Amino acid sequence: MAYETIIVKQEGDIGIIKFNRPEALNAINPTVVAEVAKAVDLIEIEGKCKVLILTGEGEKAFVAGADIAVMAKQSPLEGGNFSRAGQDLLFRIESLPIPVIACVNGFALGGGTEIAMACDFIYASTNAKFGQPEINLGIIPGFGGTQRLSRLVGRGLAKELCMTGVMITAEEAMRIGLVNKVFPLESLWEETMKTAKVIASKGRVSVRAVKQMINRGLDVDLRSGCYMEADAFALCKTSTDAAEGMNAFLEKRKPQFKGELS
Ligand code: CO8
Repeated sequence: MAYETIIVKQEGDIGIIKFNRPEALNAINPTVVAEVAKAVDLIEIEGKCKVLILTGEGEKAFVAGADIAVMAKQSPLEGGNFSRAGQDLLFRIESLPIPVIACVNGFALGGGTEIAMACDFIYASTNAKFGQPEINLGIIPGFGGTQRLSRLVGRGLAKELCMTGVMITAEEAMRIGLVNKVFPLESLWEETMKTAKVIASKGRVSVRAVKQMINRGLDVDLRSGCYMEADAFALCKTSTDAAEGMNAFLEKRKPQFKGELS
């Protein structure tokens, strides 16, 4: 499948989607949203990837936000539709049955921070910058930023970031819990791949259950979340991986997970 604004690749069982508009710091327009949605659909349907990594082409930007030149020309209705299409895409990424890692290699502003927050976790390079600068344009975040940022870093910090529009460094983003790890740009990709491969070596069914339980659990009370967890635990026991994992431990060997239901 040929894409105009993204590069889609597969290395082993790791899928890679690269935002590829370096001339505009990988800013997102409606074509980018549609192409990423298509790529994500294909990755799920084909079922060949165990982990997906999102990153940006070039050494300067992950995604510098929604395309301001496009937004400037949009009517309120078109703006609302663009916002909703972006939100739908991010819900789609959140509900993918495989983990998605944001490999943030530079500016992740506005829609860029929003995309990264919809991934399961974020690794960033030391030169990366995060922020919700929409306030400087007379608008607000529109791809879920006001909602996910407050859930991730708390309401005070989320309000400060969205109301001031300031950019924060990767180190600061890690301090407030937005980013998991920070690496020099030269080693970011290798470190991200290393973690992706560790996760890909685990059982597909249990990795999926972890993702779903943590994502869904955050939307419900603790008791309901734990109830769901017990059901997901039972589902994992129907996977051949559960028997393999425990037998391998008892037999003092490395497990060979197949991701199959028995
Ligand atoms: N949109 C369009 N073009 C962009 C964007 C963008 N978001 N960001 C950068 N570019 C373009 C620049 O215009 C420039 O193009 P050209 O070379 O043709 O002049 C090129 O990329 C390089 O950028 P700069 O020369 O500005 O590079 P600097 O290193 O000087 O600055 C910055 C880098 C700080 C990242 C700067 O480019 C910047 O501030 N960019 C805008 C960041 C921003 O405000 N992002 C938020 C956008 S709003 C948003 O994301 C809302 C999401 C929800 C939308 C809801 C639907 C309506």
